[in-house]
Amino acid sequence: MAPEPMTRGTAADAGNRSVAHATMAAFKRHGVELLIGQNAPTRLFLLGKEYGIRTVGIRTEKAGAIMADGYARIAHKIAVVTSIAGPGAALLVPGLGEAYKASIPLLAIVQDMPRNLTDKNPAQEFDHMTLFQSCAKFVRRVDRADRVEDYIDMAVAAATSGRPGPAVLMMPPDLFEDAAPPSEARIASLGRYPIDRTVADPSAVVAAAALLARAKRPVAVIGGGAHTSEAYGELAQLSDLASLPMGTTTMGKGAIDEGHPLSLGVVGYVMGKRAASRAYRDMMKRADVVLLVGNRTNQNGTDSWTLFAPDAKFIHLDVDPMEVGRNYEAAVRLVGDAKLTLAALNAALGSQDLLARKAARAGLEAEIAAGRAAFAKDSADAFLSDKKPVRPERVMAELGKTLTPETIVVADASYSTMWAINYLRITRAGQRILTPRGLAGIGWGFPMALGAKLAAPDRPVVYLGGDGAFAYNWAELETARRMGIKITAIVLNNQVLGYEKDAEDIHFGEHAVGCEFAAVDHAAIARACGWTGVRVEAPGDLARALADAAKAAGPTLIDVISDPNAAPPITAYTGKLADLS
Ligand SMILES: Cc1ncc(C[n+]2csc(CCOP(=O)(O)OP(=O)(O)O)c2C)c(N)n1
Ligand SMILES: [Mg+2]
Repeated sequence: MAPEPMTRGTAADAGNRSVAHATMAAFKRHGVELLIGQNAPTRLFLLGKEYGIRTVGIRTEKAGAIMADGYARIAHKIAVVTSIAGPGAALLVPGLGEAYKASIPLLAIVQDMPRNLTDKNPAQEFDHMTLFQSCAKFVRRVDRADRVEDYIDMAVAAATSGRPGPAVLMMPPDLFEDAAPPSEARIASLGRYPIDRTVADPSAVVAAAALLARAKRPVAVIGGGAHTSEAYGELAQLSDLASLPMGTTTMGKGAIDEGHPLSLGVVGYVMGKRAASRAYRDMMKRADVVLLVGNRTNQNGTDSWTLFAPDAKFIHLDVDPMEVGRNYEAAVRLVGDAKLTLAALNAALGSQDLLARKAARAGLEAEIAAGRAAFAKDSADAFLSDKKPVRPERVMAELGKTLTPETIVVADASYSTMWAINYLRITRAGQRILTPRGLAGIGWGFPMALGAKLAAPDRPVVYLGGDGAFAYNWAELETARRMGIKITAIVLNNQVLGYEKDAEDIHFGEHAVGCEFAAVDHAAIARACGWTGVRVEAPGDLARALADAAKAAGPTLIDVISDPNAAPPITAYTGKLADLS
């Protein structure tokens, strides 16, 4: 990607400028396009126009942080989210927590106590330093005008370097009124990530190439780090060079073209009945060498660490050395950027004898094709189902027909993630289906979708979420309308906390009353906020509703009355729920 144009700020910087001016100039220099918040610190929001930084007024700070995350995932740049002290700061934590665990960079500016009131019990004072320790890479209070640029540069570099993540600066409001020191005319622009790409130890790269070339049944599982690094071309080349079947984790979905004959789709905990990758569980278990790329080997991505054989050998590539070998001792540790290191690995494979790998290719492709055919047969009933209430698989089938590689789908936590990763097919590496898998909090998806649309105003964005999830952030319907953020939202309205209900039924033989909701008309809520709201009860009406939403000038919410007993293909639930028997 082209570097940010270098800019030394605006005309205002030449004259008497305040710390607020210096702050905005520094944001601009780092390529920041969005200031998301509820007008605090006010001085910054008032300067938005002057610095060409769009100000996005949100209804809750929680949604603001998640919007900044969604923006960063698509734009590959940081946004700035802001809050007041105390309650506003506390509401940033859910969004920062997701971004921290999912390795997504953003910068939070928290308006702190005025310097002369600190520790006097001023209104809304709170221990922000402790509050943010768990969910940010870098947390500092800035209280000197002559250090503002230092701290902004440190915070942005912390966010966008190494394993990206959030950075937080606490800044007192009176600081913004101080005169800024003369501009140091800095030109570094660090807001596009990842900065400072590094390549793994060359001797480890050679060892990895040799191990892959000698492997009898190697597989690769690609995680979200491949998106951070945009290692798409290098992954495709590796798969072809080494005849290497590649699956992805949920966060890695989109890193590989799922039409490629060696693609296994999403592997992990969702490989049960009707799963797109059901047939490949055996291939995972048989693998003698496993290549992990940008993959933190977490519980879901490894089906509680049962996916691979105990004697498999692992080549583990990650930018964070602490992830390499965390759960599977690495035979080869590759610490570095995925794109650069895979390019080096591909080059190193040039010196290896790959005849055995080439010979294996036809058999592998046939096995994968047979798995796809079995899946098509197993899932046909659900995909074509005319049942009422609507089967989510039918919703995916109809939505799938409307997708282009440009469409961004944001699937909320809970079953929506699993419907989307299983049943929406990636047709171009780099296509994005975003899911909040850092913390897997329900409700994160809707603001994430709004942030994604702010990053890509010309691309269609579709939100998919459960009724339980959607209620967490539906206040932002008004934000979308006011800010002209045109997306399509699909709510799977099954009147239950579906995943929760099923988990309770399996583990306790019954579920608590809190799993079931009173009926809610989400289309009416959307209309009340200026959206087009459509209720769909019959599967045959889905196609028209989706087409109308795509054509509409403004945002549309489609409230799909869906089956409360439909369960996605979680391996552990297969055979234990009526729907997966
Ligand atoms: C913030 C948060 N609270 C609780 C949970 C636990 N949880 C996981 S799935 C789920 C049910 C979600 O229901 P809904 O959004 O309606 O989706 P459905 O499963 O019905 O499709 C719950 C409560 C969570 N993941 N995140
Ligand atoms: Mg639900």
